[in-house]
Amino acid sequence: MPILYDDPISGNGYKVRLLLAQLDFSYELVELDILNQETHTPDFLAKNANGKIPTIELDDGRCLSESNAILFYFAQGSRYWPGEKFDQADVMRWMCFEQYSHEPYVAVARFLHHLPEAPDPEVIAEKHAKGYVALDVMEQHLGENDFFAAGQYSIADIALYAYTHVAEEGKFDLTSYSNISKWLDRVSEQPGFVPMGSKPN
Ligand SMILES: N[C@@H](CCC(=O)N[C@@H](CS)C(=O)NCC(=O)O)C(=O)O
Repeated sequence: MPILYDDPISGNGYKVRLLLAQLDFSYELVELDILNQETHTPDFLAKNANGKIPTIELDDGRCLSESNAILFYFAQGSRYWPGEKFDQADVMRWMCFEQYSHEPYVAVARFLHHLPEAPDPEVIAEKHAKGYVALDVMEQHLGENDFFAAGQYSIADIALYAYTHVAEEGKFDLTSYSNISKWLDRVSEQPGFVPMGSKPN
């Protein structure tokens, strides 16, 4: 059975847990404490030299890291990965957007607020400024589309849901983002949806 290395605080890890739950896929969960440097032991670095979760160890011993690559690996051939070439590229487009324009601001602001020491206000202001730009892009797109790509719920939605639904923990105010709020509800109504922090069956 594949082994998922993860920390329950991680939205990147939650993406993988959510997809595997929706696929009804069995896996073993090993929780590591990233704040305690548990992803920097020699054993873990042999699985992912970048020292980050989520990382999944497959039955044949190969390891795969990077949340969106793991989503792609498991989604192929399922309802969460569209069949048409443009649609597939559009899913990738939103997953790249998530990693470059969203996660470094929306997720990192949340992470900084989870640390024991108070975050630097200047750093938070920069994360908020850039994070709101990403949220504006999402809000506009969701004004005309129920989901991010291919006219259907896909791993693009999973990738973007993970940190958007907890953006308020990073002190983002989503009250004026009505399209995002409705989309968050649509995602949480998908079959097999599980909340953040849920464990495998
Ligand atoms: N781009 C990576 C980011 C992974 C990442 O930043 N993981 C964090 C937790 S969310 C981590 O393991 N941090 C521990 C560390 O860097 O020491 C992905 O999408 O999986």
